[in-house]
Amino acid sequence: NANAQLTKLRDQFRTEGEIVTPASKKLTQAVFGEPLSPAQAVSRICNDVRDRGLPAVLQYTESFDKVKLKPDQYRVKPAELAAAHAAADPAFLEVLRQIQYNVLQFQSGLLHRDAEMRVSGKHELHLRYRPLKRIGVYCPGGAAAYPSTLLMTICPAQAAGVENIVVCMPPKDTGGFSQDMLAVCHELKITEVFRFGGAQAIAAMAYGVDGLKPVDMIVGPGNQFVALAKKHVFGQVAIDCIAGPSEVVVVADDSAHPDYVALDLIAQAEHSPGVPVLVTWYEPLLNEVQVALEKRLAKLSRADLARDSLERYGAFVLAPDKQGAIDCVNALAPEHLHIQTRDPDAFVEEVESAGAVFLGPFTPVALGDYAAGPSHVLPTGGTARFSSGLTANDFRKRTSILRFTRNGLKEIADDVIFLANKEGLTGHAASVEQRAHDNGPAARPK
Ligand code: HSO
Ligand code: ZN
Repeated sequence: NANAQLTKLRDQFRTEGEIVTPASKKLTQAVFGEPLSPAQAVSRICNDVRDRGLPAVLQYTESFDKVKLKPDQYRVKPAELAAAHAAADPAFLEVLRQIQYNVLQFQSGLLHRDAEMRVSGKHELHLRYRPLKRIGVYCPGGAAAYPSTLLMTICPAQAAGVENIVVCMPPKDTGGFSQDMLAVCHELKITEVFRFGGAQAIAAMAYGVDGLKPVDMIVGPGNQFVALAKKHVFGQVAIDCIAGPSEVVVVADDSAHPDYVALDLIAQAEHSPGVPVLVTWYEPLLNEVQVALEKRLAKLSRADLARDSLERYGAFVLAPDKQGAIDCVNALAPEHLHIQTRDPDAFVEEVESAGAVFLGPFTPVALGDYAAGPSHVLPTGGTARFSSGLTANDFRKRTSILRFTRNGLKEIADDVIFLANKEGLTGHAASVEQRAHDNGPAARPK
């Protein structure tokens, strides 16, 4: 029963932050002198960074990341960014540029246009969009320091016209990843890069610290501490979403190639953790995919991680029929939905909630993860029921702009006066009434 299993995982993810787990105890006992839940720890870290600023960030960096940053080290120097870029593989930079182009094309094309309405010349209404001034991008460190994360967050923001973009990454230097990440930042013309990670990085961006001005919005994936910190600072700043483990639901019928289905499940499972779910109403496929999985896993570099995800979070669902599969997908509201059926267009028509849908055998999810144009920052954990993937529009705010003529005001005045009086707000009523009955000049009497 995939539904129950997924619900369990999702609930576990949501509630885990609130309880003292062995892992959180180990982490917090030494730093705070008592065992705390991740949520309690995050709230202390955020408040401390808000109150004490940079010294608090540096202190938590030392405690959690085991790195003692000197005052001239926490911000990556322009020369370091340039050097990483100069040393980068030209083929890597070429790929970055191509993907950047794809993402910018799509993200610029989907920007909402300003709206304007005039009601018989007496009353104008506009809706105007302006980009946020300054945003922060969080990127995880370690093995999950992905260049694609930078592309899929920064390019939509740049398409929206955001001028000021800050990037925070944990200070650990794991293999070649960091240099590659710095090269991407330089390629995307990002000049403010900080070696801050975890909750302290989120708080530093939200509240600002010495040398880092506060941002208006924070986006990007991260571990549980990062997710909880984004939740904590929401309201002070905007956030993209609270990201949970990445998921795919592959829906397949008797026309699907079992090898392809297995490949797509593995591509999801190698995220650690990733949630790979197969839904079909063609029973033989279950066994065929299982066989294909074994064959493929044998050749995979991250086979251990993929096996772990498949065993712990994976699910094979046999739906009674196509309608049963549709119902299952809608109940799950998956982050990624890959439809490998005879008629994907007909199937997707019935889908109510999904972060991104991939149609047909030649559209693996990895195309969306890396290059197609939509951001791979997508709603997880069933939140596709009410939210959507990151787009350039999320980096803009709306302002409504109104203007009435004297006649327009007269026409609407009675309704406003009636309702204002009903609310006991006679000052509101008077501000309309006076003007409605005043036929003299509108400007200041000379
Ligand atoms: N599937 C992940 C994104 C990603 N995949 C990054 C590879 N690199 C969440 O949508
Ligand atoms: Zn992925």
